[in-house]
Order: sequence, then C-alpha cells, then structure tokens
Amino acid sequence: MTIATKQYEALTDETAIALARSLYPFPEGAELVCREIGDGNLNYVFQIKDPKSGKGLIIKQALPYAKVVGESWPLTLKRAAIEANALQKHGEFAPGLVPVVYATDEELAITVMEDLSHLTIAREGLIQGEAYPKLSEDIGEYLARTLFHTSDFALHPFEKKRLAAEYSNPELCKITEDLIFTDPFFNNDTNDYEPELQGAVEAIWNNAPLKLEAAKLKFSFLTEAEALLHGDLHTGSIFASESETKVIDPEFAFYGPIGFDVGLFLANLMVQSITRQGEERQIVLSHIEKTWDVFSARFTQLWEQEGIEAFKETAGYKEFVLEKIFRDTLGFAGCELIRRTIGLAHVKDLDGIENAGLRIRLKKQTLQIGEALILKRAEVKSIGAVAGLLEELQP
Ligand code: SR1
Ligand code: MG
Repeated sequence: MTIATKQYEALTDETAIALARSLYPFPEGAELVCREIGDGNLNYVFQIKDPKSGKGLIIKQALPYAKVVGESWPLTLKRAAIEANALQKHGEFAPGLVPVVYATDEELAITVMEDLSHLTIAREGLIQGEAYPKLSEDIGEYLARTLFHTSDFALHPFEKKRLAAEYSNPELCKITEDLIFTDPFFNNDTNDYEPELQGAVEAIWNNAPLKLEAAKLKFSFLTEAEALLHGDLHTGSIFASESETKVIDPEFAFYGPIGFDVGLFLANLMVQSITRQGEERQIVLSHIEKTWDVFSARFTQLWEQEGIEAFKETAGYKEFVLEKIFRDTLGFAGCELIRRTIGLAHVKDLDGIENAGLRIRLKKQTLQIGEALILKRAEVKSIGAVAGLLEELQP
C-alpha cells in the first residue's frame, strides 16, 4: 500500500499517531500511545499502540541526515524506499524472518510495518545473557534463502541486473566503505578509541600486510555484485525471542559480496563470545558454527534443487563458490571486529563493560581476532577451525 504523499517533514508523536490511525483499523475511539524507540544511528522509529487491544504498528522514518552525527552529515532519504523494498524482496524468499510491510511512502521516507515489540533487539538480549536457541538456525536460513535467490545462481541475468540497478545505494555503501573498510586502517578523524588502545591502533596503521588484505576486501565490497545483501546485518538489526527471529533495517541493501552479510553477523556474535566465559561462551560459539552450517547446507540444497546456472553440476564449482564465500566471510568479519572497536560506530557489548581494565583487555582481544581473521582467511578451512582460533585468542 502507498500513502497519499505530501512534502517531507519529520514526524512527531502526534503526526505519527494521526498517520497510524489513517492506515490501520484500530478500534473506534482507541487512545493510541506513541513511543520513539529507535536506538540506531540513522532513523526515527515510532511505535504506535492501542494499550487496550494490544494492537500496534511501527512507523520508521529516515531523517535527511545521520542521527548519530547530526545535520552536518546529510544522508539520502532514498534509503527508506530501499529498505522497504528490500524487506519485501527478502520476505518473498524468507517469509516469517522479516517484518510484514503494511505501507510505504517515498516522499515522507517512511515504512509502516508490523509491531515487533514482543521481541527484543538481539544485541540487547545477548548482552543480558540470553541464549536465543533459534537465532543461528533462523539467520542461517535467512542468509541462504535471501542471498541464493537474488544471485545469478537463481535469477535470469536480465532480472538480476535489473535488481542490481534498482538497489544501487551509493551513499549508504560509501558509509560502509569509509567506516568499515578505510578509516580504521588510517589515522582518520572519524576513529574513536580509548587512549589505552593507542599502541594497538598504531600497530594496525603500520601493519602493511594487514592493510593490503583490507584493501583487497574493500575492493571485493566495491565490485562484486553477487546478491542482494541486507548490508548491515549486525545483532542490532535483529529482533529475537526464544522462538522467533526477525531481521529488520536493510537500508544498506545493495548488490554485493555474499560473505559480507554472513561475516557481519558472525563478527557480532564473536564480539559477544569475547565478552562471555565458560558455558555462556560455548552457547555463542555454537551459534557461530551453526549459522555457517545451516547457511552452507541450505545454500547447497537450493543450488542443487533450484539452481539455473549451466555449470551447476560441474565437479568442484559449488565447492569453489562456497569456499570463496567462506573466505570472504572471515575477512569481512575481521574488518567488522576492528571497526566496532576503534572506528566511529561502536557496540554496547564492548563499550558497556564498566570495568575499564577488562574493557581494554577485551578490546585488544577483539582487534587481535579481527587481524587474524583478515590475515588467515585463506588458511582457515572450516567453521570448526574458526571456533578453535577464537578459543586460542580469547583465553
Ligand atoms: C553513521 S552510520 C554508522 C553505522 O550505523 C549503521 O548501523 C551502520 O553499521 C553504519 O556503519
Ligand atoms: Mg540500522
């Protein structure tokens, strides 16, 4: 559904309620309550609810600038349409794993979608020690289904290239190119880290082999249009409970290398594993292994049953593709670990650790693991070996 358009203006609680009333059959006379619940870096998220009936919806609105920095960082409103379209496109292939979109409006830069407030943002839940038993299975499925079905392995080349053009997202990609692939590897003003990390940070800036590998990974991100990515699949982009998982926020969606989505998710689980000990850590390490296992098994099955590529049965080709995705996954995960530690956009898993000594120690470990993943991504041959590497580097 498309809403009758008007000129862009930032919503307030009042205008969000009025819009919600016009879009959703709330009971007659319902006294709607509105809360702005967005905790991301870029947008406003309004939850509008009728406390009596429990019915509600979400209105997400893009601002013409990055909320995390302010009006000095202008940002395209087109990202709202990219997000709404990507939610619907990914929903075709992974129904139940993304929210249902009720309405969109390009002019107002909003997406109106199902209320997921019975769920928790996975990052918050994981920090509280939640285990989320379905998380890795659901995200492994989501990754395999969305990425396979939007790739050349499943689509006619005309349709694939049409989608790649539709999802051209240069401004949001530029944020990733800068914040993940460039700035943390140089002495750039956007970087943000504690003085105690200065030595470790300078070691990264002066590590020529590491910078060469980061440059190669950036080149992959810039040039390899393999599938329609979510583009920002960290644990803050996932709502979860014991029994449900929903992927939200694909405003960074574009055609890019498959391993980027897989790597970002795994890196954010790795950050969690670094903050945990003993059995609690094992739960997260198991999620890391299971995500890859489910992803690769489902991708293989889709390849065999639904693949349209002429070479699909050529001995070794499927294995070559999966090995390439795995290698990319590790490299991208390494870049995400480094940028979440010393770049502009941090994560609460690490920054929320109050004990300064412990926080710095764990951040140093995060940097070491990030570096190892980037440098050793061609040598590490299995997800089991990744878990081994993590155990070795986080005593
Ligand atoms: C200015 S945006 C900073 C970060 O927030 C988003 O969620 C992306 O991860 C981006 O890199
Ligand atoms: Mg986001």
